[in-house]
Amino acid sequence: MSDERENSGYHPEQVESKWRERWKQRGTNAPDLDRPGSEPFYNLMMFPYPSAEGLHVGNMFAFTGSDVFGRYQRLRGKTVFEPIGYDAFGIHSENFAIKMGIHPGELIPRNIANFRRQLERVGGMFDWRHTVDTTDPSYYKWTQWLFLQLYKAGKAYKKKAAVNWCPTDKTVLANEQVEGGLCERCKTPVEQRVLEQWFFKITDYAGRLLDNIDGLDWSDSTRGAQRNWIGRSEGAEVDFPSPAGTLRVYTTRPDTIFGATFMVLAPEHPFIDALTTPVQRGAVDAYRAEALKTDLVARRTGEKSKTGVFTGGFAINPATGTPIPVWIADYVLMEYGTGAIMAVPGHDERDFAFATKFALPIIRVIAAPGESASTPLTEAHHGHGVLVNSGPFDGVSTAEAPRKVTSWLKAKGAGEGKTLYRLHDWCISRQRYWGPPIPIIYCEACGPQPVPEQDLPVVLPPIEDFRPDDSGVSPLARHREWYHVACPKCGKQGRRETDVSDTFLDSAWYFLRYPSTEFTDRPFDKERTKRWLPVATYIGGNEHAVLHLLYARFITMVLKDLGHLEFEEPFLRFRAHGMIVKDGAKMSKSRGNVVIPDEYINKWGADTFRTYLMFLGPLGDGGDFRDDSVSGPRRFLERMWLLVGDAGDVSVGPGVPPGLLAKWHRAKQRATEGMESLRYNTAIAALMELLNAVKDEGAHPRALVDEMIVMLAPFAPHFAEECWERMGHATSVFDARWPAFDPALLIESTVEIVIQVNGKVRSKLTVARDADEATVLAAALVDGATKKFLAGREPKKRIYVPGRLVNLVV
Ligand code: ANZ
Ligand code: ZN
Repeated sequence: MSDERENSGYHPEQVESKWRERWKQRGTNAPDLDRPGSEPFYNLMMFPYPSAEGLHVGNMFAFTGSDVFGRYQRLRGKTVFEPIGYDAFGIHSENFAIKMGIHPGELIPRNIANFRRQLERVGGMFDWRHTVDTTDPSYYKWTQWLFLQLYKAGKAYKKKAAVNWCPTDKTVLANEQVEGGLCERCKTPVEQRVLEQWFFKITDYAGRLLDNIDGLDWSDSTRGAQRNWIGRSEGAEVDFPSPAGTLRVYTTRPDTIFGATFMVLAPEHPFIDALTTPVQRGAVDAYRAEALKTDLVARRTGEKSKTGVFTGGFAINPATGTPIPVWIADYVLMEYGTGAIMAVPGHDERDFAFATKFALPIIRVIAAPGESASTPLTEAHHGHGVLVNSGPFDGVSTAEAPRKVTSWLKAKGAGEGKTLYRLHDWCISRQRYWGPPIPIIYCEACGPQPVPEQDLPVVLPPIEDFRPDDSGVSPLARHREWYHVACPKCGKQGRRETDVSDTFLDSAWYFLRYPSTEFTDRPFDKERTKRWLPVATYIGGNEHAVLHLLYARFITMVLKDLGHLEFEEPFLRFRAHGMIVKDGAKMSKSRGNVVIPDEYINKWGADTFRTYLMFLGPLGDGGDFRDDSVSGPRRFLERMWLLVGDAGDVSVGPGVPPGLLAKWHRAKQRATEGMESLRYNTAIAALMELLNAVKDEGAHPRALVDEMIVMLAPFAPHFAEECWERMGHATSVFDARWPAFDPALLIESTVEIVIQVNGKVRSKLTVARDADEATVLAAALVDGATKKFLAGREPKKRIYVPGRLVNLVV
């Protein structure tokens, strides 16, 4: 440790424990949520999943980044509500419990206790009266209530669906949980299974979810990710008559219909049996069996080489009237559009590859300038141009053709315009143990019945063997007493739904619960919600750009439509934070480079650690953690500590040195801009420079020191409180106000001029910034040091570089 540190008398452990205690006593971080006249600011950060390892440095970075913003808003006079909680249900926790051989009901509370301890040490402005734990029955009672609201509104339904199945985790995975054909968690190749699943009709909201994005103040990367995920596609549905019935396809290019030389159905398409000829039957059946084994995600990426089989059947192209062969291939997906396509090999790459491989005809129907109907195609051509080989549409430009062809088809009764979305309904059931049971009861006589709301929560029963098995049925089915239950309608024996809901449902509404945690008879209080929501600023990771953030928007929209909320967008402002790497590399246990925050906090104190993390770079960029650079911010705090001691002794003189005044105001300006734009690193740098300027000038005006403490407070809250107290203030530094800067003082009124004699620097002179040449030269000639070097000689040449230097040549 440096001498400087020992000498300064700053002992973070003492300061930090003192202020943690003080904050609790004074209720510093527990604002009155109902106080009239205050300006509420709901500062939200993504709540953690409490792992056994505890908070990692990435969590710390994210929480601190959000906490700094909350503290800043508070210094701006807002009443800031900053809650935190635990997203503790789900497969993550459950898998870990399985690995450890400890029941999650025992393991998770332990992890939560550890998280709480760590979160308190970090120094966040958390309002501990308003925390949520998604595994607590008092919380998931309302998660189940939410399910019932969607169910009663017809937005929750059950259907058999081909789903991604992880044979290792023995669970269904959402598409988003499959990466490159592998389970995101355990990296096992994913299979397809057909199971009965619960879905939420998020697709009903696709258009609204998409349109609203334009009005959101969110990071562009996040908005882009949501737009892509929802994926609006404008096109048409077109009917192709076939012996099995009318084959309907979806196309974004109805204008290419004259070039549709064959059709392709998804291997799951219901017409296949009827279309398949006896000769082709064997090949078709074998292909379908094989396709079922490939996971849906691999099929969707479309990079693999094209495979497929001819059914032997034909359908009529409604534009040309010609019969075209019908094939099946796994690059056509059953869940998108109609599960059938018209293949236009001349203008679609996938179709081109397929036609080339299976020697199917390729016709050009678009010609770019310089091309004609007979220019050969060596690859799919998807540029603009005019239609060719297209009967009545020859010569029509591709700009107008889709619309014209669609109305022509419509007039013939062969199709209509159609908007599609990539988005799928949200599969919310999980055949697992560690989640809120879905509140449905099945009765032989009455069918599925919702659990009456007054019977909520349906408590997750403690069962010894919570492990999933290969049956695809939740372990809850093994708990007989729980499983058998009276039908709420007829009273005869029924059975409970044994699936639990997806963790993403828990986190899709937690921000609604936070302000209302004390109300046990409602999920969120009307008045509280009206006052505190929507969330003012949400900061979190971009890995949740499409899932969590989309689900939360959807749930909010549904609740608005059902009359429970008055707004439909939950997060007015969202900012994605970056990631922390260690010495340039991603942190991972296998590399052994995971930074455990506790060690650093023990060594340096939470305030130094926070300041260091925020100094790494703009919050949106993340940063590179290097052990050797933590000492810089620590030294800064030490020097600040000493400055406070000095300021205590010095009574304020009338004159702040003019040079310092401008630096002071400029620092305030930069710090303010840095806070607003989440470029905290520049705010900290401004304070460091100001400290240097104060030292250079040897002047420590009290007002300046006070303001520096306030500006440092969001980063080093315990430290700032202590300094504030040492400056003689009796209240919390967080009751102070963020200092204003005076734009008129930003420009320094004086400049320093270097004086050279025969090209050598001999003296310095401070003059008014707007002083003219004659004044500066006159001042130079009477300057004591300069006179000495002139030694009575009259300069032959006098050179003046405005604002910079004077050179006197003798
Ligand atoms: C004919 C055509 C010609 C097409 C052309 C494209 C280019 P997006 O934009 O993603 O919506 N398609 C339709 N349903 C499909 C399914 N279930 N599985 C795989 N592909 C499917 O893509 C829509 C286009 O993807 C549709 O337009 C269709 O091919 C194909 F020059 O029809 B197109
Ligand atoms: Zn019944």
